[in-house]
Amino acid sequence: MPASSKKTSIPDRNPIAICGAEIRYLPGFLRPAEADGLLTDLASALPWTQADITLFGKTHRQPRLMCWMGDEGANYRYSGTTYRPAPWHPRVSALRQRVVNFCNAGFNSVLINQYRDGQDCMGWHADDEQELGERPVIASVSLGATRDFRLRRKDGAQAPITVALEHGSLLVMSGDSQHNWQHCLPRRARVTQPRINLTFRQVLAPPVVNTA
Ligand SMILES: O=C(O)CCC(=O)C(=O)O
Ligand SMILES: [Mn+2]
Repeated sequence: MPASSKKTSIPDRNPIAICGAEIRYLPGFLRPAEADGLLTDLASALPWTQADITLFGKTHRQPRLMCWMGDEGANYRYSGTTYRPAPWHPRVSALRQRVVNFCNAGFNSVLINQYRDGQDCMGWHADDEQELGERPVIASVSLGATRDFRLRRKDGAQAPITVALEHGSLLVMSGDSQHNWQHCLPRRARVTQPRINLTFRQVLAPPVVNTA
């Protein structure tokens, strides 16, 4: 098996030993019944949209559904569009509190993605937008189908790794994770069931520009 497709098992509650990142993976962060209920409720209750993305001058539909949710003013800019947050859904708000308590970090917003089946995916990127600050804490809760999450160092100094993100799990990326690493959720033809992922973030207020 090539090193790049090897599965990595991350010790529960311990940082994963990859250089230049702080990543923790907790399977079973939510009890199965809780995770089942959240998946069903969020799939039907949230205002899902399928956003456009412009790549090399061509506009495509993103291969997933999304919902940006958060405190008023926590706007999110992506591919030339500014998304204003939907108000907190009570179940997402309760989940945020649990994630805040666990991470000991504040989150004023969450990007929620729905992958309808294994054809839906997300390409390589880092969550390194300026409005997330220098060393953001990103807390990612997964519901539904287990999907492979790939990580690669931006400078290629370490072989990419794959973590299978399970129903009810929490993955926390902090420190220099976004600075040194990229991640993606590749297409997986064998996956036929939906998955919802919530990445809690703290959007910083835009800097005040003094024009005087
Ligand atoms: O679906 C996932 O696990 C990854 C989502 C992600 O990277 C993002 O929302 O920025
Ligand atoms: Mn991301």
